[in-house]
Amino acid sequence: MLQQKIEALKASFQQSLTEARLAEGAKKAEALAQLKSAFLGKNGGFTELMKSMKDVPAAEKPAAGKLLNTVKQELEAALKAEEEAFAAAKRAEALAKDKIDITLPAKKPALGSLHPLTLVREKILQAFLGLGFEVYDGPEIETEYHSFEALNIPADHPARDMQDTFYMADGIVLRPHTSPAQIRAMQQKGVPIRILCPGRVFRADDDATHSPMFHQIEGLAVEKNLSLADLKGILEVFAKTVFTPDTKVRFRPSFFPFTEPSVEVDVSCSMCGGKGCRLCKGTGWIEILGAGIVNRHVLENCGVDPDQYRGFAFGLGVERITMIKYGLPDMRLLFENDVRFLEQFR
Ligand code: FA5
Repeated sequence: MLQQKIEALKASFQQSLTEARLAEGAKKAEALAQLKSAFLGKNGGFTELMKSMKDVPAAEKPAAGKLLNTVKQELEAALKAEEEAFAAAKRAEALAKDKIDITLPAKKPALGSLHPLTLVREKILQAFLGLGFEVYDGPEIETEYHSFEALNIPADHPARDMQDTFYMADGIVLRPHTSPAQIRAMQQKGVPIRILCPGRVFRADDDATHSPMFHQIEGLAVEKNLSLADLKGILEVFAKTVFTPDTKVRFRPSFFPFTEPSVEVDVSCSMCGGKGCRLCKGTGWIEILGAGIVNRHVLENCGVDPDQYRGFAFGLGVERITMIKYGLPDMRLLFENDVRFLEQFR
């Protein structure tokens, strides 16, 4: 009687196993779990048969018990084999999906690059360092005296309006140009002197070609007999290094309180070569900096005898030169730091 029940359970198990084998993926996992609980679990068919052992006559108990155990082990082994085959198939499938195609091009690591303002500043410094200039650093928070008075701009002089300055405390400003470095350098180092002062400057300006913070590079050379011709020669070397080797330089008369005479310096347009285009507004020339022969009063303010020494000074805007060099339409591109823009300078 029990024997028949065992055989029937075995047959039913095998049929369910065959069905489970045909299922796929999550359905197969579910079918195998159900099979396990229905036949071998706590309330499964086998447990029921075990319970019914108590009704088997004592003489038959050993044989029946043995059969029950043998079949149970058989079914457990069959189920385990099926579970393992299923797990192996799942692993193989995952590995096949994850396969690395070593023939694909490798991902390039994202490399940084120097900011265009840094590139241009370095290029400018390089041009002048080759001519015997050394770098001198001045403070960004400056006295009104160094920013104006010592540079021959008295408190009520209209030239102060040229630079709309940020006033901090009494007598203290954010420097509106790098020219105060001329004063500090001459007072500290004396003459003869050849210095360049690169750095940040600040003005109450804000539009597509004017920024409240920008960078200038100041140049100063004071020796026994320097003239405008020396200034022109040096600026030509600079312009050819920073723009193209055929760049020309011209002077136009101008005014700065700290230089006399003063000039605005133009370079021939690097985009059209001087023929006239959008960049140079049809003139063939682009203004790049202010310069001149150091005013006698400035030398006197630094304890230098203007009858013995003469020098020239110039001040350029790094953003402006960068815009001209790369044909940029808006200065703000240089401060927004959009990676798509910066990447183009790699
Ligand atoms: C000066 O600042 C003088 N100190 C330059 C100088 C030095 C003349 C030594 C003579 C001797 P200016 O205000 O023109 O000059 O400014 C110089 C350059 O700074 C300009 O040509 C321009 O390129 C740049 N610049 C001026 N204002 C701004 C601004 N708001 N944003 C960006 N660049 C500016």
